[in-house]
Amino acid sequence: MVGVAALVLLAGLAGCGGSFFDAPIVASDEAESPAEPTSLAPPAADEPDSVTFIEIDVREGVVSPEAGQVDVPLGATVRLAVTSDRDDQIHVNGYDLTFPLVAVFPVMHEFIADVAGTFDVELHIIDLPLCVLNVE
Ligand SMILES: [Cu+2]
Repeated sequence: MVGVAALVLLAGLAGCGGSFFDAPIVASDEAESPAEPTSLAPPAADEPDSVTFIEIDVREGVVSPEAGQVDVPLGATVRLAVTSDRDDQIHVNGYDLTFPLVAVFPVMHEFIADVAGTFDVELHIIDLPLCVLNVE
């Protein structure tokens, strides 16, 4: 735990398990593709692999989806979108990043997950864990 400016005393972040991953929706009804050997083409976009999108909503002190672990490939871009019903401050431990959070307005922040490890993301004012980044 590399907690920095935390008045927040790590109020036990056990009980992980939520999945924050917004997997890209892939149409599964491709009845038209005749199985031709065109698989040599490179993947069109590596976006889904290089960006980890985390969307969190906080209302009356409740985080949804429930605070859990998010696996992030080392070097990926983390796109953190948070909406809250109160002003607060987002803190990404380990990366020592803090972002203001203004009530009602969704905030989106991006950073590169270039440090491996497990890091808590939390709200400072109400001392609330948002999720745990597992960068590897
Ligand atoms: Cu903190």
